[in-house]
Amino acid sequence: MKMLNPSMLTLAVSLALAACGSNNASNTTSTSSSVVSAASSAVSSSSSSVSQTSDKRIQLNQLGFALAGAKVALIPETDASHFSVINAANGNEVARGEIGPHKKWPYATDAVAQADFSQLSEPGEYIVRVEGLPDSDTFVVSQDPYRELNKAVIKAYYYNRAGMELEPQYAGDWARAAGHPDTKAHIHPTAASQERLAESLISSPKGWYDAGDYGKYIVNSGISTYTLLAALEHYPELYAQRELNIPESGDNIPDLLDETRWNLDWMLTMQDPADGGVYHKLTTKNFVGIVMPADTHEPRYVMHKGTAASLNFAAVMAAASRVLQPYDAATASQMLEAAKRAWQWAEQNPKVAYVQPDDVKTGEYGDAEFADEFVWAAAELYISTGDDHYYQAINAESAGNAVPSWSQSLGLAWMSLAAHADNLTAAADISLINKRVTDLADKIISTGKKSAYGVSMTAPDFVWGSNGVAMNRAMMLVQAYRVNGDSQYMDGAQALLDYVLGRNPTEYSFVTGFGVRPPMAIHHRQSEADDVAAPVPGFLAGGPHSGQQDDCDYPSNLAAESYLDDWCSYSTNEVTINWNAPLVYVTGALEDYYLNQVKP
Ligand SMILES: [Ca+2]
Ligand SMILES: [Ca+2]
Repeated sequence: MKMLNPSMLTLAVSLALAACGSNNASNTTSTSSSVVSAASSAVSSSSSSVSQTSDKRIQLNQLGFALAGAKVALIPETDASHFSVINAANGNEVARGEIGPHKKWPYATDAVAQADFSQLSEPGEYIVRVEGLPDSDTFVVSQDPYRELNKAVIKAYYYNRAGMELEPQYAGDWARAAGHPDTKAHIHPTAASQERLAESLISSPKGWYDAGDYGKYIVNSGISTYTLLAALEHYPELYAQRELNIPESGDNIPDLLDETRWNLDWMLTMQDPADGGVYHKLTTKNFVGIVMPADTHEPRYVMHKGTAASLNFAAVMAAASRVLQPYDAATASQMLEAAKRAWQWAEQNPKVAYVQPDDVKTGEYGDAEFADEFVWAAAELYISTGDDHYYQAINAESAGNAVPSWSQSLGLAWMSLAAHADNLTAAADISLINKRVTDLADKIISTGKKSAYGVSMTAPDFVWGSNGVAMNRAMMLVQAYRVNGDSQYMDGAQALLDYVLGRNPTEYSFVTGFGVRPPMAIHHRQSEADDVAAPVPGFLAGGPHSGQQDDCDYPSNLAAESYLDDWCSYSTNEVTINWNAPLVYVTGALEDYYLNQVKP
């Protein structure tokens, strides 16, 4: 294998110094220590003996890096002055760089220095080595290191399908019987109308289970579905050929669209045919126990209609009508009409917040601020219809931008408008649209540059589902790259992906089944109730934050370290469809980017 000239390497040096200190270090990796030692022994067999004076770990993306991409590891405090990159196959040093001053991130215990070996340009398996520290995990450098990850993160939706048996030929070890047909869902008294009396039954089948529970919630499945549709819309060639080994594989429709359709079909049933309003959710009254889908038969209810659900539905159906058009024009047309009716209901009912009924304890997904949903729905309807009155409804001059979440959809509106800039009517202010996208991305980049970890996450981002926040921030960076082609945005997205895949102080790669130390005990009923040791693969765990709402025994109170790989920890170790969705988008975007890069 070709040796890389060490003089070619550059080293990124961390600059700012630490703010506050903490001595709250703990071992967070004990639950998967057998995996660790297996990997370590494989490494040491091909490495020269190095005297070890610290057990602090070199942190990096445990899946590795793209040939054409940025490659950064974090080095804990050490007396050593240099790091080396070692070819794991033959022990040869292929790169070498100086270790700069260490600096502290306020959300983690230990100071780190960034080691940049982006110029490593030979495919292979490597180790980062620093005298006095344990060798890093072995990592891959290849043309497309996230392809299998992207497929698995999409496949996770298949594993969460309601109303379908998962057959062994598709589901492997995680095959299971069907549950929750939802062909006889009860109208909750809050959803009753003249046409649909309380306790009457409607059919509302299919859809994805939202998370570790078996509920189906419009606003959260809406942002998830939209994000997958955006991946399809923005990277059609990548997904045209991507087979996922699902029942619809081989049907000449992209499997990602087939998967997304499973939830779109359910969402359509949640619209009241009498007036176009959309019900908020379909769940049992209480969370069920740790049981498989087929083993729970408690009655499920449709709760009352609301403005957020109706606008979210309008936006998703308008976007879906575009993506579905070439494959199923009749359904695409039906979806656009459904979107218009939901929009009209919201215009007539602009302030109906979801209020959790007294007898219902499942997730609330409550949101009383609808300005962002109006902007998003108007934007999608404008793109799909070309009708200027929807553009006027956006109020583009006064609408700001924000990183998306299930309750905040401004970022989705600008993302869609920018993606369709070439096909909008004269009413659209393209420079304003592009400015909204790049202004938000520039703020995200600036935060990352100031960070010891080189990762754009600050205190407000460490909330329930912080890993989903990281991926939505990365998705916003990708939009700026799509607008102006500046590669710094893709480097920033890569850093955030590195963060969830191991460049973090918990030392976990947060996606089940991927990396050296993935979560093994996610808060996911199927994974907990089945008799398979490994969890369902391809799910992004919620991630660290210091809320600790579940009173589990956390290893640290620092925001980036407060994570527990245990069923107990629903606040850091649950999985949801809306955290996986931006991970799908970002891994596909990075793959497309790297495949189209020519290394200088
Ligand atoms: Ca297919
Ligand atoms: Ca909102």
